[in-house]
Amino acid sequence: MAFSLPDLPYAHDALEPLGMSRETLEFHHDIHHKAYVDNGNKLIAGTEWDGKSVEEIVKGTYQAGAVAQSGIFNNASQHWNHNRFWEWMAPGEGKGMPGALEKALTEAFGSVDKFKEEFSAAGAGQFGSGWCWLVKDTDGSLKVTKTENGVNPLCFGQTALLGCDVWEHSYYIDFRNKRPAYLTNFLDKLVNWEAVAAGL
Ligand code: MN3
Repeated sequence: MAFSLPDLPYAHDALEPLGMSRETLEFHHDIHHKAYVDNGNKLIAGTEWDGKSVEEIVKGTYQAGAVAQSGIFNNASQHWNHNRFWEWMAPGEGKGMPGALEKALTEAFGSVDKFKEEFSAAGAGQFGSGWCWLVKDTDGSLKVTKTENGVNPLCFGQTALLGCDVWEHSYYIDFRNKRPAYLTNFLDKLVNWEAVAAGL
């Protein structure tokens, strides 16, 4: 099936009180994400990947250890990453963290604050474009990771519980060059912890 751009699960201005502006979402969703969808569909048409799911394409085209990934991989993985990213945020102040997730993070990282520190450090420390993640690894343990460009946990057989886009297009309008401030704001205000807990 061809890729299609999903609607945002909220209005473009719904996250504005939480630090992510309408302008950011107009560029990030309507232009950047749409480009991954359109370019992915062009590259995939007529290839063996035509008709495959985005997950199958990401896993099947990832080249472990390669400095540069293929165009099909880059667009498919970024389509998957952004589909998930929109769902990991929600409007509204004071979105509570379900007890099961709080317990799991405390067991894995020492405390929720320690998890947030590790996640932010991974995002701030990713050199250039990429993502930072909370994943459930193949042995069931929770880990924080970071990846370059469009590479994501699917490539390593991990389950992505939460991911944050640290490409400049995700934060430069609202936070300019202050990636750490964007990450802190993401964790403290934007994350939909119920959606994260659903992946446990
Ligand atoms: Mn992006």
